[in-house]
Amino acid sequence: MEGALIARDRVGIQDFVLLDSHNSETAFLDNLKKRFTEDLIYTYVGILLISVNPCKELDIYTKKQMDLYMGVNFFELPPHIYALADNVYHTMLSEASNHFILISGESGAGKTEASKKILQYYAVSCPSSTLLDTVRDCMLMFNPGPAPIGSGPNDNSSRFGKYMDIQFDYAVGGHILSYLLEKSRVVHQNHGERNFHIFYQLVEGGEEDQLRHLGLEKDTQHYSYLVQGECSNVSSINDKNDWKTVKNALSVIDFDASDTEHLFGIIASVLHLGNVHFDGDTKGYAILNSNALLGIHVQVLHEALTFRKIEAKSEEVLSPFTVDLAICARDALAKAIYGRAFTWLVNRINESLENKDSERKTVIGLLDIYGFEVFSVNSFEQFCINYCNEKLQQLFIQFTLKSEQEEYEAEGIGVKKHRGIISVLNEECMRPGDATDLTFLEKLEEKMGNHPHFLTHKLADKKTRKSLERGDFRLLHYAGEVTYCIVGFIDKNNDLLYKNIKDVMRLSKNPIIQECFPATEGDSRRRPETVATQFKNSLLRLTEILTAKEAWYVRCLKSNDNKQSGKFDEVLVRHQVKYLGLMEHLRVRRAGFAYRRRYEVFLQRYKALCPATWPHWRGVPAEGVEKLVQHLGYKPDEYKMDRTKIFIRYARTLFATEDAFEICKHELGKQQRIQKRHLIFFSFYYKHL
Ligand code: AOV
Ligand code: MG
Repeated sequence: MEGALIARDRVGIQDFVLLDSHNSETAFLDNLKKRFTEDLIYTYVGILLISVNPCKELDIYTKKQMDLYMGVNFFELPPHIYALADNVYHTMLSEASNHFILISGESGAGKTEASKKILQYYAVSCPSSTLLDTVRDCMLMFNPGPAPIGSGPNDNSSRFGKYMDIQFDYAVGGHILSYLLEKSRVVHQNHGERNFHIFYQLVEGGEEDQLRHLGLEKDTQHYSYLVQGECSNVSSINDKNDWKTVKNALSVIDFDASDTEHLFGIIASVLHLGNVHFDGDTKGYAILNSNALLGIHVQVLHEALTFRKIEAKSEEVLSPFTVDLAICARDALAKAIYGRAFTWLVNRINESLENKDSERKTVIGLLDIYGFEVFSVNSFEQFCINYCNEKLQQLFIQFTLKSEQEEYEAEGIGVKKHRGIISVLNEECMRPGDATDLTFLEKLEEKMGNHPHFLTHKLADKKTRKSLERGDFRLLHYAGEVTYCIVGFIDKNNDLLYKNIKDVMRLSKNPIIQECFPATEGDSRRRPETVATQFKNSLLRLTEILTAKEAWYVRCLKSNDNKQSGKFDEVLVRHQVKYLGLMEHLRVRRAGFAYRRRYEVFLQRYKALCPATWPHWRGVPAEGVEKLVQHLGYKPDEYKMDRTKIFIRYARTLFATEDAFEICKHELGKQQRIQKRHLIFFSFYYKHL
């Protein structure tokens, strides 16, 4: 039997559960590599899908391929992201339950590509779902690139996390939650990095009339927010084409001409803001080269950027900014405008995605976040991103390895909590007086000094000290060590915008800006939540959302650090296999009853294999299943029955049953036509424990 199973695979083993030397990491890697060399980038571990980034286009994403995978069992065809998407979909339909697909892996491993493929599959295979394509296209605007050099640059690195619920009923709808947009990129990019794509798309792709109207030059080099990284052109990106895609996407979500004009007015004004200069005089003079700037009188804006309004008793006192402070105020405003416009756009997309007709909604959630990042300089953003990855890994362990978690942690791969750092940071941010990045670092040393995964220059021994600057702290994350530079932590976490700047924004004639800076905001005396707190809370809410759904996983692996097609860097892949816990996952799969099926579904699929259950079983489903498996000769150790489901221990049992079904189906097919629909809806799918 086993031989026949393996023969199904073209190369290697398509499901690691079937691997003979199942505890060997080397065998695991050999299998991955063998398949990768043949362009077979997908492999299963039970129902978990591993994807290795091929760094080249493969012709496995055609309409023909999609059709092929529709309604087909996991093991009938080579592993594919479409198979996973299809199985989630049909499970959702037959069980009327909610699901989510968690896509994880480090930066550049292929998460966003995977989520696009899944959306594409649903857009093609499900009724009336062109909207999904649109969502994908809208999101294109907010990708920047590339990620900093030295760590596997990704031209399309995701700079915000997104969780999207896709609702399937009579029509397809959806809802997007976005997480922590990397706003700092608007005003600052490291060498080798770009700003957000949309700026280049507008400048490169915008029509002449439009650019003139927005007061923009058709030259990205003209804008100081676009030239810092010295890489406005990236060979893999075609800004002109992407511009068309974005405009088209906006029209599909019901953007009319004036909406579009207002949105691009905002994008343009951020570029103009970046070119606002202040001269050496403490009063500062702003040189504004466009009166299209947000429809705010230049003089008013000028005052807001160069003076701070202090309310003292009954009077208002204007206190002038130094040049440095004025630049900070300008940058803070640019970040706020971009960040708020982004949130506004996500809300707007959600409105048009809302599925109003339907009462009963089952959903498939899709989670695509920014992957674990280690750059040459890591800042507050990397800290948040890596914190988020750590949380998700923790969730994965909790969901899949439960019982093994203790052992897992003992092996040192486990979950480390950085809650301590965020609360120390918040305390510093709240502290009245003169909190600085350096006082934050001192507090960290005081509070975290004994933690085995925390290190600073002062705490390090002589040898390690060389690799640490005085303003650094180093954390040992689940995926490796990261050294963070303390500069900017306090400001970025506070993310403050002076009240008079907010007041001025309210004068804008641009309706989107008006919505983004509501009058009610000014009333609140409460201190706004810090960025880290908001992020932490949104991750907590995400955990709640996910916990209420059934989980499916795509684990993306990076094949090499240089985007080199066909190159399989064994050391790099081994490291990922290790820290992602894939071997542990496999072990649990093999030891446990890895495959489970609801009684009704199991019966429906296999009832033809037993005279007692064919053509119908009219009694209690569990008893029907018991009869069926007795007839098939299942041994007591091969399966377990609980209240609603049968659990099958070995893949071979499952495959044998499926083989019998194939033969039977063939026979039946001769006798009577089995409706295709029927087969599709009750197609056999793996589920995990
Ligand atoms: P990421 O989402 O995991 O990184 P992407 O999905 O953006 O990574 O993938 C990076 C690049 O790898 C893409 O731009 C493609 O060129 C290539 N790639 C990935 N998957 C495939 C595939 N299945 N087929 C062909 N090419 C692929 V980040 O967002 O940086 O964490 O923050
Ligand atoms: Mg991404």
